[in-house]
Amino acid sequence: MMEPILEGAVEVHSYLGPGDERTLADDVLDGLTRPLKELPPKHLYDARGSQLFDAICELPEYYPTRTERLILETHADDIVARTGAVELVELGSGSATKTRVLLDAMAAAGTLGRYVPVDVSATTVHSVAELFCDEYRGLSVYGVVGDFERHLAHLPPPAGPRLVPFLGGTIGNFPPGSRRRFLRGLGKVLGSGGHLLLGTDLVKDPRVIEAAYNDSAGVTAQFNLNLLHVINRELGANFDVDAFEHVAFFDRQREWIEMRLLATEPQRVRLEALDLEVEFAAREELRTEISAKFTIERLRGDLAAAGLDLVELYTDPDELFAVSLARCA
Ligand code: AVJ
Repeated sequence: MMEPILEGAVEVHSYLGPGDERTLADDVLDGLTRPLKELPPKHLYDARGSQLFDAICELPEYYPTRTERLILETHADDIVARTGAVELVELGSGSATKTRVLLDAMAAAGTLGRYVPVDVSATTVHSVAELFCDEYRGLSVYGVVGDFERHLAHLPPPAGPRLVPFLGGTIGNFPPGSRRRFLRGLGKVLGSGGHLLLGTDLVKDPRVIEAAYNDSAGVTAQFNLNLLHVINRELGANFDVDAFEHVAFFDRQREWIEMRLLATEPQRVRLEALDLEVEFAAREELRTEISAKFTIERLRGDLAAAGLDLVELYTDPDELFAVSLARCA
């Protein structure tokens, strides 16, 4: 394994190796050569995609981000008191504002000991590590550069009761089977006495959900279409981005949002890096994301199937979003 980089109380370990860069090519080859074309949502987040996502979070129609933040602000002290958390493990460390709410509550309770950011971007890990090290006196930071879907085994043993937030509703991106598998993996890193803090969007009036993914400013459409720019740039492809339209709808049976890109006319796309040509028929769609919405029963069921007990569920007055606390059964 790579040498730890020591910066005072900050320690960063990297677990990414050669071959970790190949996922876009693999996913595109896999996803575009199937009868129902599909790509995993993680490739939406290049630099521009991340900016567009930040803009989505500020949109009037997009309620999840501000609702979750409100829930956390309201209940952070209770969460810290109930869990006795001394250590915060952050999976995908993009969300510094939400993290701060929890770290502040831990600091106020006098229990803040260690912060463990996990992210695929070494730059992100180093910058949040330094930021929080400066901001919180006496905090020690153990950074992990790696993919939280593959490198959780490399987390250090808990330094005390551990809190593992997985916020934003990102768990909704996993289809049901892998969702439970992922949750089971999270259960293993909690250790005895640790808690998972899970953010999930809730099932509600489909019009409210659909509006959040079809905003009037068209930012979500830009975010979705940006995926084709990513593929054009990274894989030398020639998608005619203007010949695709953003589609998002709530699947009432499966209780999830689907985002798709619809080809408005037939086209043949060449992907230089894969030496591949892909045909799109007129009106053919490419699925780019599912985002599951939960009922309390489904949440409890998924947690139970992963060996976790729901201990507390915090929500907002309109029951738009939930933040739940779970521990190993
Ligand atoms: C980051 C996965 C929680 O599903 O609401 C926002 C991503 N996609 N608008 C979500 C997203 C379209 C977001 N998650």
